[in-house]
Amino acid sequence: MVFKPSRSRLRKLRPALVVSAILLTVFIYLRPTSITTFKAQTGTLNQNKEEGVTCPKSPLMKDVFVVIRTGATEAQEKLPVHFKTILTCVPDFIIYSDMDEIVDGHQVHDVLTEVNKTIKKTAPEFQLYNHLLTRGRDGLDYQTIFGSGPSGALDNPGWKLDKWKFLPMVDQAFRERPKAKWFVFVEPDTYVMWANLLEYLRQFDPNKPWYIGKHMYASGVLFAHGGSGFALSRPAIEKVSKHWREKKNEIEQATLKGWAGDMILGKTLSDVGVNMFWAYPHMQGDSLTALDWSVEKLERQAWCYAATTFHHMNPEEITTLWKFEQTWQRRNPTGAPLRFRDIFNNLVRHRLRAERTGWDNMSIGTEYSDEELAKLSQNDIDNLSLVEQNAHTSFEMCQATCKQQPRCIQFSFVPGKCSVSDELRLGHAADTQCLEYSNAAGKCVKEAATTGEADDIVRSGWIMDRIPGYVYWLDEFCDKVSDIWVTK
Ligand SMILES: *[C@@H]1O[C@H](CO)[C@@H](O)[C@H](O)[C@H]1NC(C)=O
Ligand SMILES: *[C@@H]1O[C@H](CO)[C@@H](O)[C@H](O)[C@H]1NC(C)=O
Ligand SMILES: CC(=O)N[C@H]1CO[C@H](CO)[C@@H](O)[C@@H]1O
Repeated sequence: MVFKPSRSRLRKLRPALVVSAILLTVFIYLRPTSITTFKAQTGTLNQNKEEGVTCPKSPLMKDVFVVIRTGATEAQEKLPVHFKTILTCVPDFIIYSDMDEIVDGHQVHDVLTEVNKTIKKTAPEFQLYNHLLTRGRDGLDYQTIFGSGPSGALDNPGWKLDKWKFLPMVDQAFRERPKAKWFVFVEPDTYVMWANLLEYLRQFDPNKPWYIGKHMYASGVLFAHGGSGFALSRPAIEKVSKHWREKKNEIEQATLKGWAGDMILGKTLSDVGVNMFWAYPHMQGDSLTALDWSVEKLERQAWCYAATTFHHMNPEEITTLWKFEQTWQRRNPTGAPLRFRDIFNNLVRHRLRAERTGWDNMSIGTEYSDEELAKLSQNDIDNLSLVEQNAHTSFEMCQATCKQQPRCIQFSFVPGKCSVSDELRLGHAADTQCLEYSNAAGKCVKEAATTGEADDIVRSGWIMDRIPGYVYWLDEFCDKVSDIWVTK
């Protein structure tokens, strides 16, 4: 069987960044082996005192300084899960934000104190900052906190202010730990596979300038995407920090005009001769639930490589992946790095069903509905099979439509609408369809109206007898992959 994305006759839906709650709670309990289980010394408070956590034993462990960049409008919602999961194994980290505060016993630092005072008074994005300085979060309205629109990001004042944090963050992190070998920068919706990330960094010489991340282009600048996480070696951070101190005014003027801080940082690094290293697919722009498991970029089939970060991860997904990683590490004390295929086979695959009620599978291929059919000419409609013409009328018809298409692997159905897809995604639990997802809020902010009838609930399904072929097809790519790490 060949699984390659096909052209669809009906509208191609834009991949929505829809991720809401995922209710994945069943974990196989595995008896912990004799692997070292130790308590991490994270920040000022260790909430997991009584629980044993299995942490990686890497020689680099203490040489990596992890920096989380957040903002006052999201810190309380998004940080706590990290203190209970990933950060219990990270010995050295700091949190930078746009306001000083303590979240769950951990100090969060305002990183914008040194920005030019005139700019702070005049640039509109600092209105939020000045509000936070004088009144904290009091009196901030919903719009200010979450922004609007499906992505919730671009007109979110918190996001606009964010671009100012990057260079001060890099500079302050360096001054904070001038002896660290590596500096890793992430956001609260970044999931760091800590054991893998340490192993990945071990592949590089820390005495050379490195800027390692997930590539992104904007306005002709290549830079490492902030949400996917990126790493700087000490020689790299030293250069950029020195440059920032010398050219602060110039870079601030450029920041006024620029739109994203990760881009401005990328430009500054390139100005000091540090080019980005393309770490795809180790560093991921997608979440566990939205990732297309057959994604291939730069001729690298993600499936065959080890994962180090995921992005757009909400607290539920973070907890799920953390528990899974813990189980995996206890089961594999030698520390075999988790590849994407391992995550699929051991975490995702057994969650796939022929029918899953209350599950939005994020099928983003072809959509069948009266609305879509109305856009077609009679000729096009006649050319659809009878099953396709009725795909939106029942779960069974939707399923049959998917089965009729040789490469279709999943579908989802709400009365009146059927979506089918050649790409396999896990998706997430959903009572109703999410109409508006806010990245800033990290959750669905507008759900489809429901009468409470079972009928309104999203039902998804996978074509189960095609999954083995799908896995086989992907495994074959790995025959050509000699190393699970991209280092060249
Ligand atoms: C601060 O920014 C203002 C306005 O952009 C600029 O005129 C001034 O030179 C800057 N001051 C410093 C010390 O860089
Ligand atoms: C009708 O369908 C056939 C096969 O499914 C395809 O080859 C043909 O191009 C289609 N015609 C139109 C007008 O879409
Ligand atoms: C039937 C249904 O709800 N399908 C959904 C599957 O997921 C995509 C992306 O989230 C939605 O756009 C579809 O509507």
